Amino acid sequence: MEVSGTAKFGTRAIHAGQSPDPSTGAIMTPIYQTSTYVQQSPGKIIGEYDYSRAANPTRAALEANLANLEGAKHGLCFSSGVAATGAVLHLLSSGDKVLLGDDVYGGTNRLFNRVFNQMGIETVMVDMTDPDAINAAMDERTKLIWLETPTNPTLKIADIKQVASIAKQHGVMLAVDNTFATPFLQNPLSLGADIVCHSTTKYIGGHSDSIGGALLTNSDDLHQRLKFIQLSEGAVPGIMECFLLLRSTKTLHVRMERHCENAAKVAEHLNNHPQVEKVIYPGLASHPQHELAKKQMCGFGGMITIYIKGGLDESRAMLEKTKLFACAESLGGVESLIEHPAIMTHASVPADQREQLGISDNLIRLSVGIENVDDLIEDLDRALG
Ligand code: P1T
Repeated sequence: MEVSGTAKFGTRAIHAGQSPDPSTGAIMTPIYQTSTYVQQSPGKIIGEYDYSRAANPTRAALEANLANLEGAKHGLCFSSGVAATGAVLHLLSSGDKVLLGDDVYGGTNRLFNRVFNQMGIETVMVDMTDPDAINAAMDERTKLIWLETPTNPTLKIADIKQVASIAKQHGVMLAVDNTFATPFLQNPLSLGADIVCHSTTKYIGGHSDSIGGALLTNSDDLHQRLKFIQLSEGAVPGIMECFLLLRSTKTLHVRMERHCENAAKVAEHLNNHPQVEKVIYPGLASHPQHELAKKQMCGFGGMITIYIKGGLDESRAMLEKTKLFACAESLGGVESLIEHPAIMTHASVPADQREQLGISDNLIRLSVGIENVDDLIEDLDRALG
């Protein structure tokens, strides 16, 4: 369906990229569970499709939907968030250098520093909240800046506009992993980024039932090059996954509003809790980049990071005691999760880097779901008590 340029997020979330099926009128995009498409004669295809690794109608609807939500011209979907990240790295050549945000998902750190480094791509970790550090790390070999904001797990906020302007000055590409914020809260392309990446496994999927990734861009050239990589490497999502995601994006705005509302209340509560040393949440006035978050995002998200009083034993006790907050990796689902980054999601980050970033034994990450917030607070209080 053509959604008008003035349609608001909730309308676009439900309608963009989707129209009733021309053969039946089915209002929902069908699961085109097919690998191939019959041709009238060799090379003479019937519609737009010849093979589902190259393109598939269910995936095309999802790619158009996500592109619309990020305000992008083009969208491409991948089998996971790291597959999407890897596709961007495949734009580079041996000898190129990347500036990577110092605080990123552990799997992203591993991909840059332990897979692509073996192919001659050098990664320098930089605090993306510090423009001087970015400028200082830049040289003529630098081709890409990759950052997350808010970061995983310490929720630092980088000024996308500022980093984009540094990137432009140096003729360097800027890719922003927008997984934590989602397109509902922040649109990095409108702030000057060249590529947006999502792990659709998280808020976009929203129900902890699929793994996926996406790349969005306004550049025809980048889109063509990334599409070629998608086709050639074949890390495409399954069709059922695409259907599930199309179902999920229809409620993204509603879910995100509740995630933000619940997280704000939980953060406020924990901020006054005697067993909690420190709460990091971009919505708290005590967050170092609170003002920037207010300007750059239209909500503060559902992720909270806390330092509890004590060490590993106390953290372990808390993670074992929560009942509603399930101890599990991942985030962004309707159900609340709790995890220990040093042991779980960021275990692959070298210990010295973890220490430098403050990913210590008493740091705990919460993905606040959309359950009743009083029940969530009670659950945390019980576990902390
Ligand atoms: O798991 P996958 O879909 O491949 O996405 C990787 C990824 C990319 N970017 C960010 C910001 C992420 O948080 C992730 C995955 N993160 C977790 C599994 C986690 O618990 O933090």
